[in-house]
Amino acid sequence: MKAEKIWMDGKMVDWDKAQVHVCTHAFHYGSGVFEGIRAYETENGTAVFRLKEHIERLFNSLKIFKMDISFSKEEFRQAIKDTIKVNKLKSCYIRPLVYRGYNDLSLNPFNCPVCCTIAVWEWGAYLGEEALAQGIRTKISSYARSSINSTSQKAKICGNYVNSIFAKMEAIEAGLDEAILLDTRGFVTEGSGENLFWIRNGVIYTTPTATVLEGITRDSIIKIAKDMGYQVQEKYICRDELYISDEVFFSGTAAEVTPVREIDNYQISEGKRGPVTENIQRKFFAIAKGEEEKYLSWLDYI
Ligand code: PPE
Repeated sequence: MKAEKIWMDGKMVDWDKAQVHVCTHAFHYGSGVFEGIRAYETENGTAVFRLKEHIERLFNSLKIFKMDISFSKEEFRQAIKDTIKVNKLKSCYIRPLVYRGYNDLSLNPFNCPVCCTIAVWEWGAYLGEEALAQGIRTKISSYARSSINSTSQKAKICGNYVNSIFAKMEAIEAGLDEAILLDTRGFVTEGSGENLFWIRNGVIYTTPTATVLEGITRDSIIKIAKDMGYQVQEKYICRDELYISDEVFFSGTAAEVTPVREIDNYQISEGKRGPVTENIQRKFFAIAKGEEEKYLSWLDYI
């Protein structure tokens, strides 16, 4: 993973020189917020997928975590495009990070400066090319999603991801690809870095957003599926409903649309990508690659 330049507080810095002090507040306490965005190669050049919505969510994260920055939404949007351009990437993953920098170490973050960075790099299929075509193997995590009064799920806070890392380590050590976390009551929430969908009798379901990140891919899929004529509903379910679903898939910027073919040793959808998942996946990629007139407003050309 490497590109040429990283944007740091308005300046393009060489990738290898984009460093911070070890006493950076966020390094110790996870006091930062970030985004994950993708840009795809289209016939008319590189386009960032739903950039406006990602910037909106970043600024909401900043508000929730009480961080002020001097850049406007428009300046941030331009900085992201500039960073892609300067790195000469046709398609890439984009990682804006706003974090509490170095001044004092203590849990009071307010004396530490707020610093902004944008890194971009080439990132192929999150869980491998085969995962997109064949589906992945998962387990219900023994770690519960952080309880609703422990943190904010609406804010994409760095420290939130320790919960996801525990779940991910457990899944990998069990020889699996990904974890599905329940909330503290036992209701299904999401993957370590993905929202979750399941399909029963032709209806597409996903979890309500109170206990999960308000995924932008999730929102896109709900809209795409409705336009394709599917019924989409939000629902709290227990793990057993996943076991008997016709199809299950993850959605996320990094994961895109990744089919799930196994949960806790239960085979889902004949152990391969299901037909509804495949339809939605195909449509999603066509839209991201600028092949669907109707959704061109979701693309921001650089
Ligand atoms: N839930 C979580 C916990 C999450 O981290 C993501 C994105 C989503 C849902 C899907 O949200 P969206 O990307 O807006 O559709 N996870 C980001 C980070 C993944 C990583 O490994 O790092 C991502 O996909 O960019």
